[in-house]
Amino acid sequence: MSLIQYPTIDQQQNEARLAHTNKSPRREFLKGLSATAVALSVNPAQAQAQVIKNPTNQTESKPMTFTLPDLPYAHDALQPYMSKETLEYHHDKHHLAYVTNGNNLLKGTEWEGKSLEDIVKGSFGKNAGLFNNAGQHYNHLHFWHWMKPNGGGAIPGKVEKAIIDGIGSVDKMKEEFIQAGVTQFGSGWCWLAVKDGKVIVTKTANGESPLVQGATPILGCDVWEHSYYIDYRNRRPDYLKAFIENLVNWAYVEEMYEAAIK
Ligand code: MN3
Repeated sequence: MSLIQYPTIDQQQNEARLAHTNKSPRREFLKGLSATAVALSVNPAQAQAQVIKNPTNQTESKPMTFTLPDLPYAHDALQPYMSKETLEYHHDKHHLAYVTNGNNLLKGTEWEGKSLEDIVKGSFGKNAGLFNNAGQHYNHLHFWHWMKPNGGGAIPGKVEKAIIDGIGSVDKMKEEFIQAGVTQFGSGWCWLAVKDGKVIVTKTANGESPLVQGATPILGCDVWEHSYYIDYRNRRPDYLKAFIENLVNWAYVEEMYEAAIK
């Protein structure tokens, strides 16, 4: 699995511009859209179907900056640790709302055309509405990849060593990660991040992430109630334990760790 690529508005507008200058704008637009869709792990057939459903404005509409990717697994693939119903609400409704609101709030701001990470870092403390939605879009894009069916288990050697160097032991990391999630008052996230070359445990409120703490996230768990209440009710510690022991996709954590220390 490769890291998520975020096309900038410039890249997307270039694709749209190419489509406009071609003799067959419809076909080229669809081709451009498919390329964007693939880059964002969206099913291209589904992306085309969306355009065909709305044929009147296909050459007028600009591709949006934020798009909702498909889950990298079926909605029921994480059961019994995370239910189909939770993923239907969390991915299909909550994440979609961040995408829709983020696109609306981005329009006309100085961050149009910037990468998602630059939008998140740049809007922090300056444009709360945009930051909240862009931040949550960033967090959720990775969250779906930080989990997998039959997750948990052995941690890749290089990441395990970095965890031991930074935190002391794998058991201590798990304990601190769960504790960070349990003690995050209200909505937020708990994290493993790389700061100054070291792996640390941290937590953030609402849509914030280690990106706005001068660090790079390599693993995050959503502790908003929408993430666990259907399956665990008020038992947030049980949700966090299931996440770290049975859901984490350590191969994706390894990829993010490799990118973070470059
Ligand atoms: Mn969420």
